[in-house]
Amino acid sequence: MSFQLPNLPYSYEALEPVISREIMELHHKKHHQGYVTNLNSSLEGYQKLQAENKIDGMIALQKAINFNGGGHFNHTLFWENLAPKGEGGEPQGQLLKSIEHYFGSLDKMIEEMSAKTAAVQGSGWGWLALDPQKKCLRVATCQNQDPLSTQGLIPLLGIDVWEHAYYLQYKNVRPDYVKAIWQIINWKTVNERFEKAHSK
Ligand code: MN3
Repeated sequence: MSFQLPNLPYSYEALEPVISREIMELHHKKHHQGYVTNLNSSLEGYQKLQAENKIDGMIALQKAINFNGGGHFNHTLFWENLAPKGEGGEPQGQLLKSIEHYFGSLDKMIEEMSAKTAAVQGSGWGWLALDPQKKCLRVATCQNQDPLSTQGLIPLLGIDVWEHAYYLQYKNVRPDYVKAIWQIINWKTVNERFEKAHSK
């Protein structure tokens, strides 16, 4: 068993001018590939240690598995929830109704998610999430590469606010990147994730 870097559903320059080709290429080929490579080698090491009953070594490897596994998982979701300008559609049906119910309007949801995402301290992610127990929508943030499942939430839409996601283009002005990214959200993917999670 080994994990693979997924192909992007668009070309590296397809998200310009919001995200430059240079950022996309490095982010996918270097950063995401790094998580995949390190996840696979950590899992391989873990299996060897397990075969040798070396529990201390297994425990020591768990941080690397969490970090690189979360990195692979989060980035796979992120590529899919972006689309070239004009191709991502709009929130629809039950998703739109839920956004309006829990946030007041789409604009208010975008405002709240942008503010909380831009305010993540250090590296992390902002998410629009579904709480599977209460079936309600909420905005959540995660540190580093922790996946949302660590908070018991289902991810619908993620924004990567690690500096590698924007620094080459937006420098230190993270709020400008977060504001611009709404032009390239793939709401078709978000609609699908919502339908799937909500009907469970
Ligand atoms: Mn990233």
